Amino acid sequence: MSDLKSKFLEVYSILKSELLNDPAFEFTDDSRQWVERMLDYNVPGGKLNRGLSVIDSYKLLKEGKELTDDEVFLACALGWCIEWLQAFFLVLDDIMDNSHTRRGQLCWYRLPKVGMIAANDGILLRNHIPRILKKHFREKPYYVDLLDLFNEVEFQTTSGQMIDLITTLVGEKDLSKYSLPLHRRIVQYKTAYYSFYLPVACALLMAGENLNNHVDVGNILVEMGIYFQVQDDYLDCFGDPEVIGKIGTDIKDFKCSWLVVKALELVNEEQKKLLYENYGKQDPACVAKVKELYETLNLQDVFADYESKSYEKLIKFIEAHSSTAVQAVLKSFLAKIYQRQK
Ligand code: GPP
Ligand code: MG
Ligand code: MG
Ligand code: MG
Repeated sequence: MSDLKSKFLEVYSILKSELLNDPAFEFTDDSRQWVERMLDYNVPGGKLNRGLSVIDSYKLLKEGKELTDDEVFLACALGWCIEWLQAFFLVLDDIMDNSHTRRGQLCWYRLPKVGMIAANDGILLRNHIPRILKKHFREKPYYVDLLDLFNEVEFQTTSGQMIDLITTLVGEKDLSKYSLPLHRRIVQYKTAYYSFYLPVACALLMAGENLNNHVDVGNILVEMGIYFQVQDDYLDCFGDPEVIGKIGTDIKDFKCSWLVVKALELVNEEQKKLLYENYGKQDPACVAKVKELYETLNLQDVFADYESKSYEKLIKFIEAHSSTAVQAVLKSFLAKIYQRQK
């Protein structure tokens, strides 16, 4: 394991122990054990890309200057706030999407002893973030901006999740409303802000920057986030569940996925009828028919083409940016996700 990652995991243990000894709540042994198990199950088990990106970005913004122990700790703590936010979203998203597995294990709400307690656990995870921020950033000049940033991004994500969900309402299942602009709107809000803009914005605030002066960086990161969610949609159907750690649900959930939008652009009349009849049905035979159609339409190749074109477009955007430090931040981000398998 890299030094940075082991340092990052060390900070997780510290933050967890602070939360488990939070004087604002009188813990009993049972409640402390519950929260500890819930955190260990849901917070640290992912790729940690979002969290680690805060420190990576902060280092690059400091242009090679050695970071103090305090700076490393704070950047790690902010990274963990994003991982906590992600855990909060995922615990609830898995309930909403009726998913089975996540990060190679059963979804939290699927555990017999958990069930709908998971809804409250999600809210608790969300409430841990301002507690971590208050403990470690209260005296910083950028504290208010940090709180505002997390609030704004949570609002954007929840709004994106709302449109992701209301397009699938029973009784209103209508494939004719699915289009690339609708897909873009959904994924921009539900994924791009929290996954891409937030880590870099945290690093910029720590470096003393005013976010209003970095709208252009935000725009590039949002484009990257849209590309990332297209990959997620692709992997939902064509990824290996053993590798991505989750079993896809988009076809049976009638999601406005990039794949179905592309399929709608490419189908003939007969294929369109098949898609309309089988998309959004629980029956595995219907799901299999949709997957077969995706293969007939060569969506794997269509995606590979989208992926290389997006990469080139993003590199062009990045190289047009005036600061080489910012270019380095954005390029390191892109390198982490290009052609990802998980
Ligand atoms: C990804 O959608 C988006 C989120 C996880 C944001 C959820 C937001 C909430 C306010 C709960 P997805 O369903 O495609 O993700 P996955 O494929 O990982 O389930
Ligand atoms: Mg979802
Ligand atoms: Mg989901
Ligand atoms: Mg998905």
